[in-house]
Amino acid sequence: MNFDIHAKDTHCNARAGSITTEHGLIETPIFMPVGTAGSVKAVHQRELTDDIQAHIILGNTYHLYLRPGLDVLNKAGGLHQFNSWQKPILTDSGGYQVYSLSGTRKIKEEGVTFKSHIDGSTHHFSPEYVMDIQRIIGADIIMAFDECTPYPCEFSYARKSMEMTHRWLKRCCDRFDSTSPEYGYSQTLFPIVQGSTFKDLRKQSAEVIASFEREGNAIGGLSVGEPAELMYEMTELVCGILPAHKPRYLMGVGTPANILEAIALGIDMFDCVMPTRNARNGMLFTTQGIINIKNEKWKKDFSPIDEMLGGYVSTAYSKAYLRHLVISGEYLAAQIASVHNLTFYLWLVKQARQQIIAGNYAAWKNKMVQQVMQRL
Ligand code: PRF
Repeated sequence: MNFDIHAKDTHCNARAGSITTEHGLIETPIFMPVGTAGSVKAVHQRELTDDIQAHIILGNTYHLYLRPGLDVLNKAGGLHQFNSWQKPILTDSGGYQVYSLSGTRKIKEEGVTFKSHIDGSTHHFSPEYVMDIQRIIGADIIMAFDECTPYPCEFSYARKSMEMTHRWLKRCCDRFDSTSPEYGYSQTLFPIVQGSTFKDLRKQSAEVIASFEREGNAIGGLSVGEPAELMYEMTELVCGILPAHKPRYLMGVGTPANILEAIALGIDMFDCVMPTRNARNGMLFTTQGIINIKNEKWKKDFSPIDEMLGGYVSTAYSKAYLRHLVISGEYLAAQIASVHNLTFYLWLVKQARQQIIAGNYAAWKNKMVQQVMQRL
């Protein structure tokens, strides 16, 4: 993996760059559509490349391990072969899903024992095993096994958890560095900063994570219910410590405003279920603001979903038609809304990139946050 920075904004810490992987180039800042179980919900791979222009998608170790399972993925030749996606893939480690999805779980120094949300069966993830699983899934970028603390969180718990995440990181690195890729192309491991919303813990964690000198770094434990200002404060602090010449990934973020603000703080990579999950509930992000398509207001609005965005679904279909599909419970509603929202998210980060290169990011960002977050 290679990271090149092409431009830096002079009024904030935003940067435009590119990550080179053996599955292709990722221009940053980038948003990664979430393809939890090897599919971005309701979206075709061809739509991802041609309409949405995604550079990279995200998969989840937890889900893929439970279903289809490692034997199937290995026999397929890895996730790229299995789901016919030839661009880069990043897999999250399960360090978040184990806590948010599985019912009962026991966290110990050795690892986490949890019950499957599918059939209740018992499983164990250790840092070493999570590396082995991600080798088999075959993602280009794999994530360290961490514990994402909830918000709010007691200082003593946050500190103990962070220290364990650091010890787990050492075990992740040892395993990763002593094993080889399964399918011929290289993989890289990103560690994750934790420390809840405590400045001293965040500082400590960022220093420890940076000292591992991996090719990129991630920030976890944010966007878990804390006020946005606190998330920005922690992100700014951590970005000041993580090396500037390596990509920074803010996990599970966020709204269009969150993304634009975090880009200004020096974040390069994002993922979030929001564009796809909210699409399935009829919430649309557009260049003009946020739409609840179920609203009566759109019943006879035959204008395109988003004329400014370009892109096939956003211009071909009207608000009234999409509203009809959503109200009727048609499958096509989820498809159109998901493709549209992802097209918007990828458009947003592309615009951000162009504004950084033009040297106008900070001013553009302030205007854009107002515009895209207003309720229509
Ligand atoms: N850790 C991991 N994945 C994550 C998070 C985390 O803290 C978050 C927090 N927003 C999202 N996804 N491994």
